Amino acid sequence: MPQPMSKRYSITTPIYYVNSVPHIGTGLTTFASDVTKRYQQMLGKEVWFLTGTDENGQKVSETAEAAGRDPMEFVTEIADTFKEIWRGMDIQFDDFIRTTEPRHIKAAQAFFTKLKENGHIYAGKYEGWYDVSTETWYKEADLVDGKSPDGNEVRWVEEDNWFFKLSAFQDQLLSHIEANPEFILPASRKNEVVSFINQGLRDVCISRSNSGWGVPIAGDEDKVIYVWFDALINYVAATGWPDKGWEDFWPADVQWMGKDILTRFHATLWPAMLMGMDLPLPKHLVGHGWLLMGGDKISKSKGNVVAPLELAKKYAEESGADLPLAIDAVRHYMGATLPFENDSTFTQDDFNLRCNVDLANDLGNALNRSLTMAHKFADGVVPDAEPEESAIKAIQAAKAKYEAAMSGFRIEKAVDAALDVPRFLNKYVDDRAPWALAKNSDPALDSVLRSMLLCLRAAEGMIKPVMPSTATAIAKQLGLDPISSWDQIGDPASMPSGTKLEQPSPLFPRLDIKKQQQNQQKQKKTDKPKKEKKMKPKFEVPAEIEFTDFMKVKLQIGRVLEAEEIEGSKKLLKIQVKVGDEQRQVLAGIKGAYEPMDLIGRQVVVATNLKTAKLMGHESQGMILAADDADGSAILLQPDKESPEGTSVH
Ligand code: ME8
Repeated sequence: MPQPMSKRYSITTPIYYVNSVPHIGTGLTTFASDVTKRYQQMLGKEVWFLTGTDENGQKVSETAEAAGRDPMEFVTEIADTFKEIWRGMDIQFDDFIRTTEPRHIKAAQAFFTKLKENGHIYAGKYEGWYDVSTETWYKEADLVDGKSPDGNEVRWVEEDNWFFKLSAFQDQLLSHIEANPEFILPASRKNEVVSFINQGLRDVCISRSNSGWGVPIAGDEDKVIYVWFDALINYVAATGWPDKGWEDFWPADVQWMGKDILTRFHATLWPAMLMGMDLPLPKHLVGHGWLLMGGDKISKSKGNVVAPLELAKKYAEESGADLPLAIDAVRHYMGATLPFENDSTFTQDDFNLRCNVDLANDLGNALNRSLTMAHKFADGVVPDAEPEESAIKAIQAAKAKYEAAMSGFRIEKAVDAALDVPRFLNKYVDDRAPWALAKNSDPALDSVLRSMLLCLRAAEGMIKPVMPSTATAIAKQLGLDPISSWDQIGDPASMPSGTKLEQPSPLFPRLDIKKQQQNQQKQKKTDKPKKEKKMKPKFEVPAEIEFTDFMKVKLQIGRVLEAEEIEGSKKLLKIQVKVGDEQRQVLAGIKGAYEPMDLIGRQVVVATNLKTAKLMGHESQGMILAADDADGSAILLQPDKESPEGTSVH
């Protein structure tokens, strides 16, 4: 028997103008909505996520005409592109409404008629300025140097029109905002809305003369509904209103948007329209900041758009990551830098850095090290032991931080909370040193390994709303189905003893940022052999040296944290070593003799006061000591027993 419907957790994005295709700016709001959806689903909610396109604007028909295109064909093409790009970005919208669809036209007309019947619409004459690019009315006093406050061209309009009595809702709006402190977020923008309302609301002109494009007003077909009035109605039109069943989808739990359309439209006009219709108000309106580039808002009109899928493809090509994971990298970037109160600035360098630091280093290392050690010390099977208290606590703390962040729609804070887990895990591995426990046959080893794997499992669950493909890939390496519910995170049962683990395989290969900046070219090929030859300078070793000369070399115990191959080099490995409190990058000519994975966790002897050298374009801050075996390959020197990193060697 079908279950009775229940009210969904409803999420909306603005409906986007179809005068340009999606970019990383419009992507931001859509992505924020998608993360909200996925998180709420993990909490067990049934979610409805609506997005769509705003197609009835004067600007749209003018753009189509300028392109010599049939407007309907033109808007359909762009609406399809929106859907395709959102799907490409792994956005799981449940409904996509277009304001040229019959269901929207029917609802918009019914809404207008009902609001008029309720006495909130009257006929009048409009005289004023109109900004076609943002479809906004302005009075003379609003203009700055003859243009809109945003610097757009305006045109004079004189028409008999319909007006909505917005001014009548001033007090009701203010008391709703006051009684519901979380209605408008962030709080700083709520204050802007309150002062905007306090300046006095004017009635709004809600019709335009019908030039053949738009939603005609029932009973007055010479006019179409003003596009903003029409567009806002999409949110209830998509619920099926006025037909039965709309209550399952409305009111929205959260309506996401950029700050540009919060004050005048979503936080003033829209709730007043709903009040006039006796319809419930959305629970939260979130107006996030802008993504800027070179100081300007990213927008089609500024010509500075970055296409999200192109960004992902470029990263996939340059790093070698699989495309679905590269798409997750873009999603991660959007989440981590999501401008809530302030604006944030997109730069390619910042994006690259986030991929390297957050994904390749923090997350990637945690995954590689944990799985490598589980294979090395537990035959690749999750040990039968209780996880340690410190790991459970760290997971619970990160989880609580994530939940608090998401309850205030702070996606950037939630992303940070999720990364707390791999960050903790990397430190935990350094501190608990499983290699030492294994060496000393310490019974704590199994608990430490189980704790590491439980942290990985928790990280998989916590990154899932932002990086769904990555979560699936991690779950696969853990030999399990992906985490589906939020409760599972941190529960030892989510990482059962006896689970057979896969071999680790890196998800986010590190980008060579310097190489990218140098634009790859530069006689790299000719430099390579020369530089590699410099590895072992041929010089005469003197028969005798002074003791004081020998003492000039600072030798210390270090621990290998990471090791990787260097593209194009036959001999070198790039190794990150912990010496005392610092981490150094050292290049060592030991490729072939050692697998990078086998080096992780091993103690080595490092010469730490050699001048920094550059080999194959990579810095080397020291030298790892090794003996030459008979065939010339390396045999690493290692202390006879574990010693604290940084211990000096004589
Ligand atoms: O305003 N940074 O549509 P629109 C952050 N059709 N967010 C950005 C952004 C940027 N650089 N650029 C765009 C409209 N956005 C109307 C909405 S709703 C009933 C009607 C996002 O295509 C942000 O969410 O101009 C902004 O509010 C929205 O795109 C504007 O999209």
